[in-house]
Amino acid sequence: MSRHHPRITAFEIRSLMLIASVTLGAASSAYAQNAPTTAADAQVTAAFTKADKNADGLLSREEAASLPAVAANFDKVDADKDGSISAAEFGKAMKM
Ligand SMILES: [Ca+2]
Ligand SMILES: [Ca+2]
Repeated sequence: MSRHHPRITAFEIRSLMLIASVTLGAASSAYAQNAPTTAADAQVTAAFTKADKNADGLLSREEAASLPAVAANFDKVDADKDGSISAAEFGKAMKM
């Protein structure tokens, strides 16, 4: 068995772990401040915004055509049956 000392001492490892935890902690609190929604929510919002061509906050049947999964289930996604899909209806459908 080799008995030479490892190049990184236990003290150095502790220092690195401390630095890593401080860095990760700072990163996660910055993330929480800048992004209250989850990444999945952001993707849903981005998809909705992209499909909402006239930016009125609602997806018409024509606009939903760019999202085949939504277009195929338009009547199901349009929970209140007003003929358009709101962001809330869209978000709910994406979580099903
Ligand atoms: Ca629209
Ligand atoms: Ca609706």
